[in-house]
Amino acid sequence: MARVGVIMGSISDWETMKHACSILEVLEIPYEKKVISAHRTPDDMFTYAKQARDNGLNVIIAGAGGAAHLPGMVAAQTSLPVIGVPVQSKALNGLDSLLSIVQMPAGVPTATVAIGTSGAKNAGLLAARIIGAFDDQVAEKLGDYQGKMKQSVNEMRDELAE
Ligand code: RP5
Repeated sequence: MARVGVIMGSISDWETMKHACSILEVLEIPYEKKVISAHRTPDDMFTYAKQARDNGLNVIIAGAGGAAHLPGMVAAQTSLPVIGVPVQSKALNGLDSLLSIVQMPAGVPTATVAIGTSGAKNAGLLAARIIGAFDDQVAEKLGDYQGKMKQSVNEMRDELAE
């Protein structure tokens, strides 16, 4: 059963959001992925958010670009943690997406990561850390991931020293 719901406003967001899914796969966390648009399919968004907890999800990752209302509107309809990924938009390079997601009113927290690929990867990792706070197996996988990052930096140092 999926523990993380990865949703996005359009299939055009997938190039970004696939990086969140890759991280979840590496960490062996079951997830589901869906296109749900805040503006084009608002009823589907409300249904998804309202049923997310009963459907077994622990965390929702929501990516959107431009007038990026999906993460905040989902957060308004659930008590699960929601992580918003600002997708890099063509017109304003994602600054519009970032500000649309991050400037939430008090009372409706929406964690916001960086614009684009780095943000999507970090959304996957942040979801894993939230789950890992209560799940030793996921925490162990995160430890392995961090160990590999450390090892890659050590290899960079060796390369520079050659
Ligand atoms: C947003 O509008 C989506 O999240 C996407 O980033 C943006 C553009 O969507 P498309 O016109 O490419 O479908 O709702």
